Amino acid sequence: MTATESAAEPHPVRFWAAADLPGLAFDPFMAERVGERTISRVRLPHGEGHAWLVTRYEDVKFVTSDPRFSRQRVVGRSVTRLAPHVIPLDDAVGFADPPEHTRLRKAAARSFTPRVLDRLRPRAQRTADRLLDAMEEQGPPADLMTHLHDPLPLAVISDLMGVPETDRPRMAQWTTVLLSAAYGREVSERAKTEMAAYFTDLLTRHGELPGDSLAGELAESVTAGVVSLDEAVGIAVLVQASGAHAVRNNSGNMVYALLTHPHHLARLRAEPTLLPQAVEELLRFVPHRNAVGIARIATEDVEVGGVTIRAGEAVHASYLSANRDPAVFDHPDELDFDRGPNPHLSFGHGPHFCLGSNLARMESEIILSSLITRFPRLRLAVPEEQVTWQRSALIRGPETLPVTW
Ligand code: FLV
Ligand code: FLV
Repeated sequence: MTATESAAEPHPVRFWAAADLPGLAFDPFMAERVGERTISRVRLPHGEGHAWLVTRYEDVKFVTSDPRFSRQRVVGRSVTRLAPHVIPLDDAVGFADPPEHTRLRKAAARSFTPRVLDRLRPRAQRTADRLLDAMEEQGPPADLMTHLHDPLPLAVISDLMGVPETDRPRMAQWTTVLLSAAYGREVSERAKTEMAAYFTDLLTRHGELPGDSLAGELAESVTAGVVSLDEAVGIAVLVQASGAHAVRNNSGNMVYALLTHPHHLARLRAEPTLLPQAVEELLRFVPHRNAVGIARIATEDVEVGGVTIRAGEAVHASYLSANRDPAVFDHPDELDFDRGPNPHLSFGHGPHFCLGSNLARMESEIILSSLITRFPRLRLAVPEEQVTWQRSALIRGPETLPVTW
């Protein structure tokens, strides 16, 4: 028993330090909770008090889709969390519950249609080609993060948003600081405030915005009185920052996973039609983040996995744990391109399900297929233990990914 456990307390509060983990190692704290097959209580490094932690696949789906668990009620409360600061703006779609959530989501979804995706795909492929031309020209060894995983997702989401080229370096800087626990509360909050000021300005100058951009769509929704300016800015900051950062890191992790699973990589080269399935399995397998993200608050007493969560209590759900639930995934710790069906929860579940899932899939496919096609001998330029990972990250990803070919 640890210091926080006692026989009289069936739900001890465990401190989850969520320290940096090596490579793509699955968090041992999370693995223990997966094995327990029930809900438990945790305290994270920031915020106050403790929260329930839900890890089973069915329980995660339940908590993230049942309206008795509210995101709105997290606002203004200092719920225990990994980050020193709160990432979304108070009026952002991530903190909304239905029916307000539905209204905000619709405004944001206007730029995540199949038509927009079809428009972005050839541009993304051209950007990838151009970036890899430059990498090839420079010659091996090269850092794939600098050459591909950093610039491509930034370009794609900025195209979608309508952020001009000249402003993109600033976006990259704000995003890095906003989506990290390494800079401290004040610095990360300042990045959020500056990003919000940028988009407030952009959305109120919409005469100059491309009509087919998300910024243009949001400005229209504000003018039409469908969403407030603050709500539109909340959407813009979340889409711009998360869109670039999540894909940067997740796709970097995917490539690292392939380079350290040479048989899987060889098979993908031999069977290119396997790519969509391989991307799904990599999405399931890659531990996208450290610990957990945004909590929910129970609005009434609700039973989850045989335990009653009381009204007002905070709940964290772990999609990573759900993705390793042996009740749903056979040999869950193995990377298996033949897995099918593969109902992973890597894009979340319920009303807050990732708006950019198909965009992220498209970008990952472009990254993997371009690398496989152009670099038949691609491999790490250093021993795998020497690849360095971002410290105090929320979303896990390589710092640099030195490759040769
Ligand atoms: O990792 C987190 C995060 C990522 C993100 O892209 C958007 C967010 O709002 C969050 C968040 O709120 C908490 C995280 O830990
Ligand atoms: O893990 C979370 C997350 C990841 C991400 O890439 C984008 C996000 O918006 C989030 C989030 O809002 C909450 C998470 O837990």
